[in-house]
Amino acid sequence: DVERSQAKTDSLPVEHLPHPKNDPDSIEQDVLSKVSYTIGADPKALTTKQTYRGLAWTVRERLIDSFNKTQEYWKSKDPKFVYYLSAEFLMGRSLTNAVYNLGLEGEYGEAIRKLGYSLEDLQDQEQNASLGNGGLGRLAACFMDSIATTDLPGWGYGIRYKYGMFKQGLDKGFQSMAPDIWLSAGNPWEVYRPELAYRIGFYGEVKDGKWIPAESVNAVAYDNPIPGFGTNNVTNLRLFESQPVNEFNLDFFNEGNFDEATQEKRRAEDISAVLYPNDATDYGRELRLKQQVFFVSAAIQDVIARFKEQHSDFNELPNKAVFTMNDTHPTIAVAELMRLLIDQEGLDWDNAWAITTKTLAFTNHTVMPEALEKWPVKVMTKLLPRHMEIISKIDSIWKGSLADRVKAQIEAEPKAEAKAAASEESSLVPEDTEAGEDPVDAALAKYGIICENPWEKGVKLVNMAFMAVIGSKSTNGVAAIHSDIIKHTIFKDFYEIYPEKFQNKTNGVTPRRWLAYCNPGLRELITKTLGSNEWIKHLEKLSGLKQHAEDKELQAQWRAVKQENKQRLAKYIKANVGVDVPTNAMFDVQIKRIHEYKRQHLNMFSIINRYLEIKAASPEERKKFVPRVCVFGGKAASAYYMAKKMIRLVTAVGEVVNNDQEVGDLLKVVFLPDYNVSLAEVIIPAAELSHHISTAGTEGSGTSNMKFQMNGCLILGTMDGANVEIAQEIGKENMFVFGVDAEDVPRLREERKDFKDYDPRWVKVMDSLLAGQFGDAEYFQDLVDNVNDMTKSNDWFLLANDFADYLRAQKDVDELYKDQDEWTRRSILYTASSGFFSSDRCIDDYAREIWEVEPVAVPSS
Ligand code: 73E
Repeated sequence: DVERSQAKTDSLPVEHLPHPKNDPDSIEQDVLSKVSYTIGADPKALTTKQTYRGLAWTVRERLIDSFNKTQEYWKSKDPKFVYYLSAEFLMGRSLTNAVYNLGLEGEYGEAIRKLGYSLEDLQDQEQNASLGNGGLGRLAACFMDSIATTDLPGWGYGIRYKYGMFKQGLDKGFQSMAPDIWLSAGNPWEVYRPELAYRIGFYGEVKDGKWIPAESVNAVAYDNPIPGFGTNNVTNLRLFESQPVNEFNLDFFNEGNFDEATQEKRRAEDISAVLYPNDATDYGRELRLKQQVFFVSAAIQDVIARFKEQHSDFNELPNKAVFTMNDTHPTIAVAELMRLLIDQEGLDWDNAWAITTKTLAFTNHTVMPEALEKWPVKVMTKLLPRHMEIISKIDSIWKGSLADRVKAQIEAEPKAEAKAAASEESSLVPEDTEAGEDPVDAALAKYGIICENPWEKGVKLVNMAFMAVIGSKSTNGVAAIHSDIIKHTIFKDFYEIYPEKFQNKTNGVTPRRWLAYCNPGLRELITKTLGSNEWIKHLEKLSGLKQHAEDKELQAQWRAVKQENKQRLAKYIKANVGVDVPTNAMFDVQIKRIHEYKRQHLNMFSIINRYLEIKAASPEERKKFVPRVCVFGGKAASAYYMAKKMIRLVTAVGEVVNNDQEVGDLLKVVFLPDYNVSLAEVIIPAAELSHHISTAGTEGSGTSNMKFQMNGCLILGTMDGANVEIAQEIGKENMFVFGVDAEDVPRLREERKDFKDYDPRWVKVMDSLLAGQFGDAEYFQDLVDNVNDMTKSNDWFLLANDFADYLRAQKDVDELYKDQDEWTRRSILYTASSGFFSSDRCIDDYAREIWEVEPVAVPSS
C-alpha cells in the first residue's frame, strides 16, 4: 500500500527551497560539486565519463525542479490526462535533448567549454536507452516529447527493462548478439520511487468471484522526467521494475538451499529483465503475458489511486483519464480495468463496461499476422484466471450481438444465399464462407474474441486485438492507407458494426531530436533563411523555405551542410567498420529492422545488378556511373532465420565490392552494426537517398521516412504506409516511386504461382548468387529460392515482380543526381514539405479527436 504524506513539513519554508541557478558559472560549480559529492570523483583528475555523469546530474536537478512544479500545477487544476501505455519506449540518449529542451544550450555550452569539452563529446559517453525494437517504440518516445512540448497533461507508462534491445555485432559478417547492459553506469535520468509499489498477482484461483493469486510481485516506479521544448512543462514517463515481495528466504539459506533462498527474487526480476523474451518455450510465452499484465495493472492502479485522491464517483473517470493502448501488448487493460472496477471498487458489470469503453483507446500499428497477439486460453486461464472469466463474458456478449446482426442481415435479404450475401460490400458474413456453412457460425469463428486456432484443432485462443477494438472507444491506424486497410481486412466486421470507432492518425516524429538537434548545420541554415527558429515548435512554418528552393546561394549552403554531415558519417564508418568511403559519392541508406516485408534484399539485388553492370562496362562507360555509398543498418530478431541471412547478404556483397579494384570508389556497401537511436542521429542528416520499399500494404506507416524527409533526403519508395502522404506533400513527381499498388497485391500473389516473366537482370543477379560470386552459394540458396523458385515458395513480398520498376526508379535517381542544382532544389522542397509529419501535429490530432485532453501550460513563476 502506498504511503502518502505523513511528515510534519507544513510549517517549513519549502516554497523557498533554493532552485538551481542557470548562469554558466553556477552550472560549472554545480558540475564540480556533483562529480565530487554524487559521483565521488576527484575534480582535479576527471575522466570524460565522470564529467558526463556529473554534468548529467546537474541537468537532472533542473529537470526535477520543473517536473515538480508541473505535477503540482496539474494537480491543482485537475485536468483530464492521457496515459500512454506501451511495452516499448525507445528513448535513446537524454543529455543533449534535455539541455536544449530546457533552453540551456548556451549556458551549458559555455560551462562545458570551460571544463575543456563540447556537449557532443560528453553526449557520446551516454548509453542509449533502447527499451524498444523499432518504429513503435521510437514513436512512443517522440510522442512523449510532443506531449510535453504541447503542454498536454499526459504520462507514459511502461517497463524499466534491465537489459535493453540486444547489442548487435558482426562476427565474420554474421549478426552476433550480446546483452545490452545499459544501466551499468547508473542512470541519472530516472528518479527511483521505492514508496510507489503496486502488488501484481498471477496464477491461483477464483473463489466466490474473488481471485486469490498464488504468486505476487511488486511493481516499483521509476520516474523519467520528460522536458518539453519552449515550455515550462516537464512531464513523466513512469517505468516499473518488478521486485519480489519477499526478497530473501533466510530459512532456506541457513539450510544450505542457496538457490531456493533467492528463487522468488529471480522469478520476480525475470519480469522486467528483457524486452520480448523468446516465446519459443512455455515459460517464455508466459513471461511475455506476465510483463503485459504487470505494467498495465501497475499503471491502472496508479491512476486509480491518484483519481481517488480527488474524486469519489467512478463515472467521472472517463472525464479525467484516457488510456491509449500502443498496439496489442497493453490490451489486457480491457480486462484489468474491468476487474479493478468490479472486484476492487465494487461497480456492477454494466457500469464498469460503460466506463471502460469510454476510458480506453487502441492504436493498431501493423497487419502482420504474427504481431497481432493471440494468447492460448489455457495459458490465460492458468496465469490470469479472473481476467479469463471477464474475457469470456465479454466474448459471449459480443458473439451474441454479432449473431443477432448477421441473422438480421440475412433476413433483410431473404432471397440471397449466404454466399451471395458474402460478396456484398457490407456483409458481416466472411467472404470465405463455404457453401452450406452456417453464416452465423462462420462470422463467430472469424471474429470472436475467443476462437479456435486454425493451425491446431481444439486449441482456443484469445484474440487481443479484437478485444481491444470492442473494449475501447476508438481504434486507429497510423497512416491513411493503413487505417483504410484495417477497416476492410483484419477488423472488417468491427468496422461495419462500429464505423464511428475507426479513425486515422498519421504518425509524426519530433523535429527537435530529428532535425534541430541531430543536424545543427541545417538548423542554423533554416533559422537564418526563415528569420526565426519558431519552426522548431511550429513545423508547418518550414513551408516558408519553398520560396527559396531555387535560390542558388541557399542551394550551395544547403549542399555544404550535407557535405559536412557526410564527412561526419564517413568518419564513423571508417572508425567502426574500417571502410574508406568517398564523400563525393551519393550516400544511399536503408536503416530499419531487417524484415522480408521491408525488402532489404530487393535493395541488395539492385546493388548486385549495379556491380555486375560496372564490371561489364568499359573504362569509358564506367565514368558515367554515379558513385554510391550504400549504407545498411538494422537488427534481425534472434529467431528470424531469413532476416539474419539478409544481413549476411549485405556484408558478403560488401566484402567483394569494397575490395574490387576495378570498381574502386564507384560503389561501396557497408553494414553498420548496432543500429540504434544515436546512430540514426548520425546517419539521417548525412543521407541523400533513402529506401522505404516495403511491399505495398505491409508497412503500417514508417517513421524514418519522415526523419529523412525533414533532413532533405530524397526518398525512393513504394506507395505504402506514410510514403503515400509524403508523396502528396512534396508532389509525387519529386519522389522516386515504384512498385505495385496495395490493391493489386492479393491478385498478384495469386498469379505468382505461374510467374515466369523474370527480368534478364534479375536472372543474372540470382545466378551470380547461386554461382558463389559472393561466397557461400549454399548459404544463399534458400534466400534465393524464397523469391525465385515458385515450387518452393511464392515470393510473397513480390520482389521479382517489382524488380524491373525498381531499377527504373534507380536510374531516375542517378540521372537526377547528375543535376546537383535540381537535386538540391528537391532536397530543400522535402524539408519545406515536412511540417505535417511533426509529432506535435499528430499528438494534437489525437488530443482533439480521440483523447479529448486539453493543454495545461505551467505559467512562468
Ligand atoms: O510501420 C511501422 C510504424 O511506423 C510499424 O511496422 C511499427 O510501428 C511503427 C509506428 O507506428 C510496428 N511495430 C510493431 N507493430 N508495428 C510491433 C509489433 C510487435 C512487436 C513489436 C513491434
